[in-house]
Amino acid sequence: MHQPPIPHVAGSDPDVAELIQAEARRQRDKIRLIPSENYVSVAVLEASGSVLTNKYSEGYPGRRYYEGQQFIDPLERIACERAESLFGVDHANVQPYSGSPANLAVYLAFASPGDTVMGMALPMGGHLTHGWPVSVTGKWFRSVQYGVRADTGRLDLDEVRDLARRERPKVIFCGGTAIPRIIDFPAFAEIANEIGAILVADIAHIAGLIAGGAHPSPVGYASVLTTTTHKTLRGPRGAMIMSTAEHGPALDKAVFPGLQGGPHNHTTAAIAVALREAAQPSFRAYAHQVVANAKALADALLALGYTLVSGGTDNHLILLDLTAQGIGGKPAAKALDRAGIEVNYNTVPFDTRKPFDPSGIRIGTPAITTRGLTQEHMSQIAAWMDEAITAAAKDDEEVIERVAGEVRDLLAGYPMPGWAAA
Ligand code: DSN
Repeated sequence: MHQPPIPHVAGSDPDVAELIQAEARRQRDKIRLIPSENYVSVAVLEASGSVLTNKYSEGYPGRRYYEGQQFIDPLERIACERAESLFGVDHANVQPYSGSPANLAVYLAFASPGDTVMGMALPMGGHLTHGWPVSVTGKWFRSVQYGVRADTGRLDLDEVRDLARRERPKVIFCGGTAIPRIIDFPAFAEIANEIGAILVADIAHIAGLIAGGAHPSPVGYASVLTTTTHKTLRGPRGAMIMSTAEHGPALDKAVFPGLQGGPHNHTTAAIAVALREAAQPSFRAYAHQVVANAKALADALLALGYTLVSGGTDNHLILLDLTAQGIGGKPAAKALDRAGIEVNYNTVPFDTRKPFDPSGIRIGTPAITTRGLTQEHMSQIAAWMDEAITAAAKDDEEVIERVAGEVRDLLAGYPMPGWAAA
C-alpha cells in the first residue's frame, strides 16, 4: 500500500484513493527509465503532504505580506541555506513552482521582450524554455539556437562561439533535457564572458549528479543556476534558482512579485528534506551508481547493435536512435511500457520524423538506481528492451507479456520508497 498510508482519502474519496494506489503499484511493477523521474523518500513524501499546504507566505523570510510566518520563515531559510551549502553558491531561491517558471524568472531578471537570448534547440537536446519557438521564451525574445554536430552528436562549441559573437545574446542557457555528455561549463563561461552575456546553467537533469560529485559543477563559471528538484536530486516537484550574491536581489524580485504569488510551503519543506538527504555520503554513492548504471546499460545496448546519440553516455541519460531497428520511438515506447519498461519517445538530433512520432527513445537510470539495481542488472534490462522492441516490430504480444512478468519478478526483490507491503 501507499506509504505514508492514505486511509482518509480511502474513506472519503475511494475513487481518488484507488487511483493513487494503482499508480503506486504501477511504479512498483515497472522498470522506470524516464531520466527525469525518480522515487522520493518517504520523508520527502510526508513533508509534501503536510499542513504547510494551508499557508500563504507571499514575500521572503522576514518580509512577508501575510501574518503567521513564525515557522515558515525558518523553514524557507533552512531550505535556502541547505541549497547554498550543498551546491557552494552565495544565494538560493527555493520558491519557483517548477523548472519552466524558474527559467522564466531568469529572463525577467536579465532581459526585456525583443532582446536576443540563446539556448540549445529542443530537438538537439535543449529545453522548451531555452528559446524554442513554440515557448513564450521563443515568442517574446529574439532567440538564437545552437545544436550538436551531425557527425558526433556532441555539442558544437565552435557553433556556440560563432553564434554568440555574431548575435550577442544578453543571456546564454547551457544544459537541457537530452544531453548524454558532460557539459563543458568553463568553455561556455569563456564564450559568455567574451560578449558580456549572463551564463545560466540549467542543471535540472544533473543537479543530483553535481551534488553527489558525479558531474562537474557550473559554480564559478555560470553566475546563475536553475534546477528542478525532482530529477536526479530526488526531491519533490519544485525548482530552485541559485546565483552569485550580485544577482540574488534581481532574481528574487523576478520570482516574487515578478512572476509568482505565494510559495508552496509544503514543497519548500520537502525540498529542505531532500537537500539534507543529498548532503549525506550515501547520496554521493547513489550519484556515482546512477552514472555507472547508465554506462553499463549503454554498453549493453551498443553490444546489441543499438545506435546511441553521441555513442554512449557520461551521465544518467541515454538517447537511442531506433532508425536502424525500423521502428519509430512512439510504437517502441508503447511496446516497452506494455513489457513493464517505462521510457519516453524523443526526437534525436536532425530527426526526419515529427516530435509526436520521432525516431528515438530517451532513457536513464536515476529511478532504477534508487530502487537498488546495479551494473549487474543492466545487460538483462538491455536484453528485455531488445526483446520488446523486436517483438513490437513483429506484433508479438506474447513476448511482451512474458517480459512484463519477468520484470515484475525482478523488481519484487527491490522495494520502492513510497510503498509498504500491506
Ligand atoms: N520534462 C522534463 C524532462 O523530462 O526532461 C524537462 O522539463
